[in-house]
Amino acid sequence: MARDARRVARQRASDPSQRLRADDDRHGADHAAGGRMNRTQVGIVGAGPAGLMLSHMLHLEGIESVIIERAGREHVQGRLRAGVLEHGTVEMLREVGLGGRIASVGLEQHAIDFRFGGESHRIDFHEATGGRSAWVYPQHEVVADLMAARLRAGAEMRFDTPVERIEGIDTARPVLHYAQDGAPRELHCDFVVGCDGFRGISRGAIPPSVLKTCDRVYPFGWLGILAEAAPSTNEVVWGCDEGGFAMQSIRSPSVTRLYLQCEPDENPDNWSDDRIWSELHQRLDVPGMPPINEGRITQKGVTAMRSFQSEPMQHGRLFLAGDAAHIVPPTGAKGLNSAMADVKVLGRALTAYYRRADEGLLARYSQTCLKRMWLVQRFSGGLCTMVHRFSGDSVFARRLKRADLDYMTGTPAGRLQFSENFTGLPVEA
Ligand code: RFL
Repeated sequence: MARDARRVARQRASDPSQRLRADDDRHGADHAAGGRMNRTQVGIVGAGPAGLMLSHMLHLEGIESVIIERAGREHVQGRLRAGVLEHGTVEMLREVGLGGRIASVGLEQHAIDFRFGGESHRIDFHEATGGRSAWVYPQHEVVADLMAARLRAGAEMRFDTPVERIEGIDTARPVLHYAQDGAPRELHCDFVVGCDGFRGISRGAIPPSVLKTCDRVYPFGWLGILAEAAPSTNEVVWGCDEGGFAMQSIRSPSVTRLYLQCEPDENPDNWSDDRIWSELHQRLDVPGMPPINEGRITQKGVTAMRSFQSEPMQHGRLFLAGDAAHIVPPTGAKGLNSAMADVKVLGRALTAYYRRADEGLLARYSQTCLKRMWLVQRFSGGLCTMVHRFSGDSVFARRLKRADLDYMTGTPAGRLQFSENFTGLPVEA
């Protein structure tokens, strides 16, 4: 590993303007593969936010990567998921030149309005943290910005192409195996990064004797809807009602994203529009605040909730980032943000390797990410437990949850702890 890096560092030193290439013979290989590279420095599995961001960061450092994605480009760009970005994620997007659209269409958030006991309890995280914000900027917009940047740079991205197998992660030349137009193909890499989400194949390439996983499955899900209705306030609202959790988030001045706690295997067809609006009013409206606005429901779906962590997040020359390594319940809005935090650590580590032949950051990647990630798991899992109603909750358990909510919203220490975690813990350099 060190020998490769020193050679590349020497190449760069002799001609810093030249884009880094791992081997001269790669050009020969390009032709052999019919004009498509079959060798690269960093092979990335998955074109979700983690894979696209890593590829973009590496490109800015002159490091070559190829993304291989199972789904088609339109499908990847059309997926509606996360909506809230941490302060640090927005800074990171700005640092890599992608802050423009967030500034024009993103909605800066300074507070969350928790509603319980018939009252509104606002936590102003901007004030509590001395100026940090969160941003409502949907994941599909982040993906659109990254995709556009990658296409502008002429990035090598292969869509509709599932990676079937990863080999040689214990060697200096791991290989991605995939099929294209029915023909088997190989991509030889210096490093492989699994950004292929929770159901991808990368995690399984780590030997079972090394990989430890643990998880927690929650006994409820979220029924999520998109409605053509103006948000009732310009802040995210969380309803922690005795009947179950609900949330109002913002997509645009005329579109609202709303969630309702439901059974984990709930059939969305069991929820008529009338039932949805009635439960949302019950769980979110409080006296003195404008009631939620109703509108045409354009999308309806159920999401199950789980916490999951794999340890380690690397083995040999394979690194896992984002949902491939961890899942959090959506309550804390940490999934996309944690993927970005991993990629920030990995992008710096790969840059140190190619620029300075420094392997230290790469060797510590898993350790660095896990230290932060377990704090994120603690916050996301703890908050999820606090704000939801569990069917078996005793009266005592319900009273404790209410006391947790009172402490979090009603004391400076509680507000600060929530605010630091919600706007994002620092990512270790
Ligand atoms: P992704 O986005 O799942 O992308 C993985 C990509 O890998 C591809 N893939 C493969 N490609 C090639 N070969 C294979 N064998 C492959 N197997 C899979 C897939 O097609 C896909 O394109 O993972 P990534 O990049 O790690 O990003 C993670 C985020 O998408 C995820 O954490 C968030 O969406 C989670 N999440 C939220 N996160 C937040 O930070 N804030 C939020 O407010 C928030 N809300 C949410 C959420 C997730 C939700 N759902 C649907 C799970 C709300 C919901 C409802």
